[in-house]
Amino acid sequence: MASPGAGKTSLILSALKLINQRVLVIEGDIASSIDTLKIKEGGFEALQINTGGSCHLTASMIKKVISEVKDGPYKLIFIENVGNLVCPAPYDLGENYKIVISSLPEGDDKPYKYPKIFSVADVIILNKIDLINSIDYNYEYFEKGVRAVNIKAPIIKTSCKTGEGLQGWVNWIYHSLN
Ligand SMILES: Nc1nc2c(ncn2[C@@H]2O[C@H](COP(=O)(O)OP(=O)(O)OP(=O)(O)O)[C@@H](O)[C@H]2O)c(=O)[nH]1
Ligand SMILES: [Mg+2]
Repeated sequence: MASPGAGKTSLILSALKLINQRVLVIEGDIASSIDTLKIKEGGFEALQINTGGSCHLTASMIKKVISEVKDGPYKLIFIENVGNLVCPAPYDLGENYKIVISSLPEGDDKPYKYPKIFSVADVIILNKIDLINSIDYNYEYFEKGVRAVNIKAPIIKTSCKTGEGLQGWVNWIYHSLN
């Protein structure tokens, strides 16, 4: 879960390239199959859900696409929710873990403005860390906002552009699988 453009698809693709497992990606968007095509162009498996206007996925949408999968099982399924920090937060999709991505260009105040989504995260990825010297961003302020609502989720800094932190992100995935 994340804002539009925070790097959800990029982080999933980065992980897929480092994970030596059979993985399915379920892409949720209001419209288009752009993200599913990106995953497939990378040589990986993906299914698209178009909500047609709804700002979040639901468990019944996931159930429906899962029931159409014929050649599983998969070791891991990623679900990319519709991009926003509000609607997806309270919904249980049947997932084992909730991953919340924040990215530097969104600003360091997001945990204060959208506390619910940060409170439900099992892990928080701070993406686009390569931009740290290009914008005003106070990491300590961001972390303080996260810790006000979530004391235990690890915060992993990543860049899909430079590769920084991606192994740490994948290590978290492996750790969570076992
Ligand atoms: N500089 C920089 N750009 C990034 C990084 N990660 C992703 N991007 C760029 O950010 C833009 C959005 O990335 P996506 O992965 O499509 O983001 P998303 O969250 O899946 O976007 P939606 O599905 O549209 O909500 C693309 O132009 C990416 O190349 C990063 O770590 N650093
Ligand atoms: Mg995407």
